[in-house]
Formats: sequence, structure tokens, C-alpha cells
Amino acid sequence: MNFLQKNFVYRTLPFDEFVKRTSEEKHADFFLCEHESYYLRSLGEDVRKEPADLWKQFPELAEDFHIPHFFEPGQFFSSVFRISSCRLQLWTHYDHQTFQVMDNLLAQVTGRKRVVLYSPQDALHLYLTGDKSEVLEIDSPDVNSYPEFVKAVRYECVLEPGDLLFIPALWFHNTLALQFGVGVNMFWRQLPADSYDKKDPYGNKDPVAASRALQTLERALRCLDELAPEYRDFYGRRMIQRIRERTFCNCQSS
Ligand SMILES: O=C(O)CCC(=O)C(=O)O
Repeated sequence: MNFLQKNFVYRTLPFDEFVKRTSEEKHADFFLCEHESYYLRSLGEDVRKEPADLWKQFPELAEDFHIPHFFEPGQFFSSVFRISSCRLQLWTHYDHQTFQVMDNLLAQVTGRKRVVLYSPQDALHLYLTGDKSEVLEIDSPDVNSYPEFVKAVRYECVLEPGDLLFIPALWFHNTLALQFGVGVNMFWRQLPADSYDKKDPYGNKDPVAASRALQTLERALRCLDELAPEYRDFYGRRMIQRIRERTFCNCQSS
């Protein structure tokens, strides 16, 4: 799935029909083509306001779902039920399905899934648009269009049924279902509750202070637009140096 070019459509199906189609390779009934793939990511009752919660939307299933004690109940943000067709690949994200602003525990219930992770310190090598990487073919990237991508360190694992993967906040991840699979993931907050955007049912909006900083940066860039190109270049470089000095935890990976 490519979120930047939206090569997918949203459709509604009865749950049993959805599971049937998701678990088969070729479909007698389909929306677009007989080999189409399916993906469910559960949502809250009011999708704009409420985060997904397995205990509210699927209480019978939730009774069977137990995880070790990783966080305090007050830190809980959401639990997302996920079902995917074999071979479905989700774009690299930090949750907006590529990078996430909350800690995440991904539980694989059935089926095998490959997960590739990239550190937040490799953000500059991932060609980001918002929280998503433009590099879709992570196994055979187009090195002419994305020359920096090869510098990003790739961490890879295969989740088997019953495995739990801890994906720390801000870590990029790309998932590839190796079989029809069912999973649940739990997001929880590690910053104080008021650091997060209150209108964020997906748990993927930038923390409030980060989004203020990004808006301020946009304003600063508009100021630089008033300058001649060589001045803009010079002051842009000075700003980058300042940002590096003040913010990077580890300048070696930059
Ligand atoms: O397992 C998947 O299909 C995607 C998982 C994911 O993106 C997440 O846990 O944030």
C-alpha cells in the first residue's frame, strides 16, 4: 500500500466476508480485481474523536488478549485490531503507519509478518513526507532517486504467532504480511498527557511542542524567501548547524 499515491480504496464488508476474502488468494467476489488484497485497521466508534479500543469494539476477542505489564493503565492510548492478506505491505511510517509518536507493542496473533525498522536518527535518510517515507521499495530502492536511503540502518525481524514486538516511539516501521495474519497493537503515552494533541484518534500527530516548532520553522523559511538565493543558502546552512548543535543526540549518524 502506498499512502502517498493512495493506491487503495476504503470499502465496507460484513466481517465474515472480509475474513474470507482476506484469507484467500483469488476472489470470486471482489471490488477491483480478483487478486486484490485486504487490510483492516480497527477504529473507534466515532472515528474522528475516539481511538480504537479492542475492549470496546471487540470485547469477546479482547477477553483472550493478555500482555505483560509494560505500562500503567493511565498511559494507555489505544488498542488496534489488524487483519491483513498475505503479501500486503504497509508503507514505512512512524505511526501514521510509518513513524509513531507513542510507544507501541505489536502482537502477532496468527500468521507470520516481516517487520523492518529504522531508527529516528535515520530520519534524514528516509525521504520523509510528513510521517511517511517516499521509499516504497525498501528491498530494492531506486538509488538514483533516493541515494541517501542506503545509509539508513535496517533492522529486520519476522514475527511468528504469539510474538510481541516493542516499537519505541518515533521508530519507523514497514510491515509485510508473509501469510494471512491477525494482530493487535497497543499504543501508550510516555510523555505527560498534555504533551499530545487532544484531537488525535490515531495517536500519530506530533507532540504539541514539536508541532509548534515545525510551524515556527515554516515561518522562518518564509522569512528566508525574502532574501537573494546565495543569502538564503548561507543562512539556511547556519540554521541547520544551529539545529544540529541544539537537538541531535548523536551527530555521527547525521
Ligand atoms: O502489523 C501491521 O499490519 C501494521 C502495524 C503497525 O503499523 C503498527 O503497529 O503501528
